[in-house]
Amino acid sequence: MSTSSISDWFAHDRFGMFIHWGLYSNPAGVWKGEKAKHSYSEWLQGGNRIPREEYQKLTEIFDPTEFNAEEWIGEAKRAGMKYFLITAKHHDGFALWPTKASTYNVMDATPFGRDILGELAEACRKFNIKLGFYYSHWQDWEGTGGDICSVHMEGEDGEGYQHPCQTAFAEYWDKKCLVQVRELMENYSPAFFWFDTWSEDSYTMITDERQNELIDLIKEIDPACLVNSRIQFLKPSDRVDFLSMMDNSYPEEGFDKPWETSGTLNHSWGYHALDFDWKSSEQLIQYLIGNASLGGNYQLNVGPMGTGLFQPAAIRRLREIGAWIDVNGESLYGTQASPLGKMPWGKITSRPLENGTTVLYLHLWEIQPDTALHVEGLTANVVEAKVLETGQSVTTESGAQGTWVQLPAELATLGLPVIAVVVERTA
Ligand code: JFZ
Repeated sequence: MSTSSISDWFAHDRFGMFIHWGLYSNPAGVWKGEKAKHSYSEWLQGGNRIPREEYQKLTEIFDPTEFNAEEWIGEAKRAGMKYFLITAKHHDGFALWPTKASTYNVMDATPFGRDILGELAEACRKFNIKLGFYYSHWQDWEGTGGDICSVHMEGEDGEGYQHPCQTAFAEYWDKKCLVQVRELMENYSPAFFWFDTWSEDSYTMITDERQNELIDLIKEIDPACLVNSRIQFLKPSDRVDFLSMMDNSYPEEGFDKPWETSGTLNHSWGYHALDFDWKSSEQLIQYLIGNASLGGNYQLNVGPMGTGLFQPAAIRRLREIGAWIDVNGESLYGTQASPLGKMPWGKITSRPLENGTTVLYLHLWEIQPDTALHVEGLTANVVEAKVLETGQSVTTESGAQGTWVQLPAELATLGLPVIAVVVERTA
């Protein structure tokens, strides 16, 4: 088929776990007895404009004694996820590994004193899960020259927060950002990086030159390490390997490059004790399949608690998704976008087979069992059709307007059923 590319594994794998975890996971969206101003718990420092020395004292209580890397990665594996992405350093500037660039890290500054990324990297190898790092290259609120957010931090009560001058940012860039990204590459050999800018003013600091410098650094150490488009929101380089959508946003059309949506289980990315806005497992599976039907990935976020454990509501959803994928995963991994366009009743993924047939996976969302379903535009000869989960055969009838699929009454009990239809490929 098409020529191979370093991002093939990424597009094939379709589903990954995103983790937001850090000093903010202890206050968990509550500061001095009140709900934090920003609804994302990882934005505590910026949203509440907490003086740096005060925020940084959170290191003293960062002691997640129940953290177990194999439990996390095992949970990702059971959910059907093929890769794992964690906030190595979020906007607050705190590092989850023993970096030499700053003592503001888990080893030097907390009672926990363990290399979290090292333990996770080892568990990923053991479970055959690919590893990626979120690294906040633009925002860094440690106070060493990284940028701060105009909307949330500048102003009278900004407690000393102000945009760094170019000289200060250059110092941060050379002595912290580039040093840390090199460390992450050399110590943990990640399969990809997820950088984060989201507004036009990031371009003042993340110039074309800096964007290239960062990509060069990564690619010189490992040309196969992937980089996402949010490295520069405004003008991502042609060298980025995959596109990141806006948070929780699901496009209507696919793209030429591999792409992904990162989404949350509830509202906040980091653990938030007052966030009860959980999505249903069914909704989450629909996001996953909706993206797959357009050739895209889904990165579902978990915000572990300060103890190191996942919340029960998160675990339940991960396991329900995993149970669905256990019986329907053939319709997900390694599939392609639907060749037929949009359907009013659900989504289609497809897989061309070597023998000249193509399998179309009909994901039935809005259907009435015991009626005939119209697959508009499907005029190819049907070789076989069956319900993926149960193996039940399904009868079809093709005509000039498409194919009619007789939906068995038993579909009613399945929940997001998939029908695999094998058709002859017409060249
Ligand atoms: C960023 C972070 O600020 C946030 O804390 C979280 O890590 C998230 C995954 O990424 O937030 C964004 C980034 C981009 C947009 C919105 C929020 N956007 O493009 O709309």
